[in-house]
Amino acid sequence: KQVSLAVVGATGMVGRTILKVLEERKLPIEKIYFFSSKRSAGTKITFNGEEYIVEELTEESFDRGIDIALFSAGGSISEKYAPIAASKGCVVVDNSSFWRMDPEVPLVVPEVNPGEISRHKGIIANPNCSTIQAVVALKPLEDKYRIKRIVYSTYQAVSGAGMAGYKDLEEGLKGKAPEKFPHPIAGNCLPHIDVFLPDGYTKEEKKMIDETKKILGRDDLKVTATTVRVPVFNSHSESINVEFEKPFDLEELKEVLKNAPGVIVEDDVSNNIYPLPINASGKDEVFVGRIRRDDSVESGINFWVVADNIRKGAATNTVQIAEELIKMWNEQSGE
Ligand code: A2P
Ligand code: 11C
Repeated sequence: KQVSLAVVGATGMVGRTILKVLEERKLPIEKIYFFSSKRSAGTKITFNGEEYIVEELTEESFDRGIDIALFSAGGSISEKYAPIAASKGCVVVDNSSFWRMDPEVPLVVPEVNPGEISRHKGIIANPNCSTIQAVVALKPLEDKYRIKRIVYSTYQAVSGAGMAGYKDLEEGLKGKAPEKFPHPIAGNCLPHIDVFLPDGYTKEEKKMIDETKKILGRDDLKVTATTVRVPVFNSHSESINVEFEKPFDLEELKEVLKNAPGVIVEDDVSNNIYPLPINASGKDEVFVGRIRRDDSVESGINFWVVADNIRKGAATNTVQIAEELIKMWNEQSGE
């Protein structure tokens, strides 16, 4: 099937990368439309060698038989416009956090829970970038050793905060005061991503905790997190401590990770080889290293997980969901 596709937030950090990924992965696109706010409407975008004009998003934008809309324009836009698009028969793949925890909305990472896609009612949610890379690495371990508890500590790049976050580091390195972040990010670490909640956690930490349980289908899982913004332009790093129900052999566990879909193991400390954000940037895989036993518990490991937060953490995962959706439609129609 050739699809008619829309990108909402096409001028943003994630939106622009979605265009690149759509071109690279050669989706069967018949027609494509690009939307932004009034500010960028009129901007020219080149896609597959052709020039397109970005349109302002309005309530009428989806009145033209669009099959799939990839949304990446923030929570309030998704809150308002995703149901409008869905009511017109369009399937929304939403990058914002707004619909993720709605029980009616599948929250999908194609390597982990692709089967969830089929129960969509017009909206499919793309998880938070820091959750996506974690669950890609955790899923094969969950299947083999069953997870008891997870402790996340993250080192997140400024690109996660969009164009404005990126600019704060770029300009901050030249001595300019920050505009997006509450403190300078150049030469600093901010234990503060998204807003603070009444219990003292940040919303980013809460997202990681709740989304991990939903994606792994484990309400009972014990998960905790500390999320930190670091002066890195792109790609999130995470130190993950996991405790398992079952015992494991470390070499076998490394093999399980090496064979997992979407995972590349980079773990040769004798040669200083471990995942690095500058190497992960521009790639679609999740890089895993520093895999070692945690001797403080019966059965547990510490490891280091790095991925391009704009690609696998957002754009690539969104496009992969669209691919799965098209595959499902083709199977249903016997094509
Ligand atoms: P615009 O370029 O018009 O501001 P980022 O987080 O990287 O800055 O990207 C945000 C994306 O969401 C941009 O494409 C931005 O468009 C888009 N956006 C922001 N507000 C709206 C809105 N009210 N309607 C549609 N798109 C919006
Ligand atoms: C960050 N993880 O790095 C955030 C960005 O819920 O989609 C993504 C926010 C989200 O700042």
